[in-house]
Amino acid sequence: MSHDHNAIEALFALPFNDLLFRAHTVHRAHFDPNRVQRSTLLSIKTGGCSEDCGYCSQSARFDTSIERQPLLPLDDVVAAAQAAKDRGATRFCMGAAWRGPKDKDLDSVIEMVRAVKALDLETCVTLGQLREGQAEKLKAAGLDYYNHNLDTSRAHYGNIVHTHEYDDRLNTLRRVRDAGLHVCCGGIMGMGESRQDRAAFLAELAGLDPAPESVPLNMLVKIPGTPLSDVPVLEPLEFVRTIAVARIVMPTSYVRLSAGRQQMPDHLQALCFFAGANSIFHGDRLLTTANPDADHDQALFANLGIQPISGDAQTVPKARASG
Ligand code: SAM
Ligand code: DTB
Ligand code: SF4
Repeated sequence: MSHDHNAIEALFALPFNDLLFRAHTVHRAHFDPNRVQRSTLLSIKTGGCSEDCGYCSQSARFDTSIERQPLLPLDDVVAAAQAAKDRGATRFCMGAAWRGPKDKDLDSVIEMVRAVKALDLETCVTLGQLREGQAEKLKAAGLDYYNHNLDTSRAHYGNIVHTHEYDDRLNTLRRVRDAGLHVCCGGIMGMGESRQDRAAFLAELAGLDPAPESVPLNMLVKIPGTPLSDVPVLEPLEFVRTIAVARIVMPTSYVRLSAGRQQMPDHLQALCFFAGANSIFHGDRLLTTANPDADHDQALFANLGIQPISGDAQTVPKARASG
């Protein structure tokens, strides 16, 4: 598939039914369309972040209602991971509000990765920018995925974040890939970007070589006190289009319907699954905001005839399992 952003813009411009039909056809060629993977998130260090990402509740620069929380004790993390596993999650993702981890912090996170891995869960962390050698240490501890989002187009990034650059994000993604970790990389829709920005953003993701195994697409959750708290809401069908285009340009990646589900009616989520989303966050919290509770999602899956992907399933599709 071409990563040229003009070709990607042409996909966005297709009639909605043509775009969805194409995306769903690609989806079926690579995945069971009735299976969805579930990951659970835990914020292991909350708030007080030095960065100024305009959407984020955890920046120290904005007056949000978040309570700061230092790095959680290992036992609390293990208990949360066990609870996530008992509810049916296959991956446990630990997020920290850092620009990047200090070596001492990384040692603590490594203990967490080992302990979560020992519960027979896939492991993911999102810790900010990594320095030389840090990704290798995480890999050696048994980490499966590192999440680091590009979040939007290069052109729009400077309107949202001023404390680091797009190329800093790309450098960390290169380190993660070179260490042999699976890459989880996506972004946020509804930050005042244009359709052209959404196309350019997807071109960046699809142009990573190889494309990320996991692509979280978040709908902005508006946080009072942040610069983006009153940006106009993105039209929901444009979010569905973005999922469909992501599916077409990254046919073997898991596309995750991420933040924003709490604000989405079930029929909109159903359309996102049809468009090619095949992964969600499971459990009633994201990092600092609410997510639908497990009972709600169970009822939604039952209604749609969707089965969760079980813990034993190979979650990287066969087409790229050697990568
Ligand atoms: N500090 C690390 C970093 O920036 O990479 C890790 C944590 S950060 C909270 C992880 C991702 O969460 C961001 O890149 C962004 O995509 C997403 N996110 C944060 N706040 C959000 C919001 N209000 N709405 C939607 N997504 C959000
Ligand atoms: C991602 O793309 N979305 C998740 C995960 N990666 C780390 C985080 C969503 C956070 C939503 C806002 C909050 O709960 O603070
Ligand atoms: Fe900090 Fe990450 Fe939030 Fe940016 S997105 S302010 S780096 S926690």
